[in-house]
Amino acid sequence: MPKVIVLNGPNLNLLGQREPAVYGSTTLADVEALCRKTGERLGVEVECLQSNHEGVLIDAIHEAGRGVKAGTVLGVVFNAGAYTHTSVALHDAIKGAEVPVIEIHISNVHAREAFRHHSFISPAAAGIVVGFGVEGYVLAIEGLVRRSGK
Ligand code: CA2
Repeated sequence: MPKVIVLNGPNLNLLGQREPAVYGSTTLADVEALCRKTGERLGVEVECLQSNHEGVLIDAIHEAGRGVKAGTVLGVVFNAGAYTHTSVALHDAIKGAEVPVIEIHISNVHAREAFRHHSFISPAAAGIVVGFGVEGYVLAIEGLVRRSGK
């Protein structure tokens, strides 16, 4: 079964515990269960990883790239958290690994502070889902599967 990697970056382990007005009350465990359920519906295996460390996220993208080359991985659904707005290294990792990435943000970053308006991930992404709450993960997985033609 083809695999989709759902990658969450810094502080997303706090989902549902703080700032419910911005991010809702769904926990990361709930989001990951929703993603796995979506995978079952679409006939793909969903593997989830969250890390607060940039290097761990870079390693996961490289690993996904190897999976894409081997034909076992369709791509990555990636919420890079605040690294979205700071990380040239993650941009380079996505480009270097040649992995299809769907960038996702729970909140509408463009309706928030100016420092959230720029993304280093977007120019390297195959698609972007922004502002649909945690349902955005479902849309991103669907988009990734559809673009793969599987
Ligand atoms: O809207 C999104 O999904 C973000 O990627 C979330 C990041 C933020 O830095 C981006 O600008 C937009 C923050 C993730 C931290 O999530 C928290 C959840 C609950 C409490 C505190 C932080």
